Amino acid sequence: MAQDLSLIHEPIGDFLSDIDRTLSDAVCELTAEQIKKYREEGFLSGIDVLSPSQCDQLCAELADITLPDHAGREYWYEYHVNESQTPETVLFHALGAWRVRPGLHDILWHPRFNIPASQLLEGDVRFWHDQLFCKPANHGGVVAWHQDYSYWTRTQPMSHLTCWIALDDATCDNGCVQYIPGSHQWDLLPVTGLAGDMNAIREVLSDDQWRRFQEPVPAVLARGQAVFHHPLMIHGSNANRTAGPRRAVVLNVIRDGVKSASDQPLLAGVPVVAPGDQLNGQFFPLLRARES
Ligand SMILES: O=C(O)CCC(=O)C(=O)O
Repeated sequence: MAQDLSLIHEPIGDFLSDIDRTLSDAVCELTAEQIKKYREEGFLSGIDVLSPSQCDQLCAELADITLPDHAGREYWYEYHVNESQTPETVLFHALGAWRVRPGLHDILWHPRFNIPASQLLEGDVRFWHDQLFCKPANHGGVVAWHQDYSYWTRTQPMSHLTCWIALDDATCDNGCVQYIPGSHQWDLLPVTGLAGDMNAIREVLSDDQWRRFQEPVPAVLARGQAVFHHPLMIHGSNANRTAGPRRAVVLNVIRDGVKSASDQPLLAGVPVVAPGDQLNGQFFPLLRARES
């Protein structure tokens, strides 16, 4: 049986280079202007996180874990070969990769991710879960417009952050993530679906809100770059119309102190965290203490 890497709360392999491990805070920190932009617009794009060789390692791990009989397959919280359920619109989507492969585990401790995260969260960074979103070449799979926190109300307060990291250059043609700037100041909306109808959210928006969708802003990224976004930020992505895949790893984190608001498992197969208790322990490691 493969080892469950969630038992190990430090980097385990050589994914992080010696240089990565000793990067000073100053090298990784966001500027005051970048933080202001995130607060005003709800997202911050173009942050350098991974080297080309780190992207190669994650893509190799990804190829391996999409094989049907891969080792560690019992550890996924969710695993959808095609979340859209229509063969013409494939969207691979899985949660729990950090338990399954060393690079996808060690990326959580990358200072170029967790130092900016601590600045944007204004506190210590605790892991919530990861996600893989992959669109094959020439396929119509979309990620419908949504707010992440619509899926996370079982954890409170809302002190969450998403970091989306490109494993391929992310372009308008291959379905990069698009944002509606300022929508992080709108109210929490209900879940209207993640795959399938891109515009399903329309039914829960006012006409004024819907008008804003005429001018979405694409997060065009080079391979290895990241975009951070707020838990209420409305975002989605179009089909991949290119001859290459569009792959991404997404890290979802919380400010230390976020609590369970549910008497059900917060993630499939994870022991219940009693309502009112803080997330911690095996499945929710502390990734960055601000003063460390
Ligand atoms: O990868 C995508 O296209 C969408 C990702 C997403 O919805 C997210 O990171 O919250």
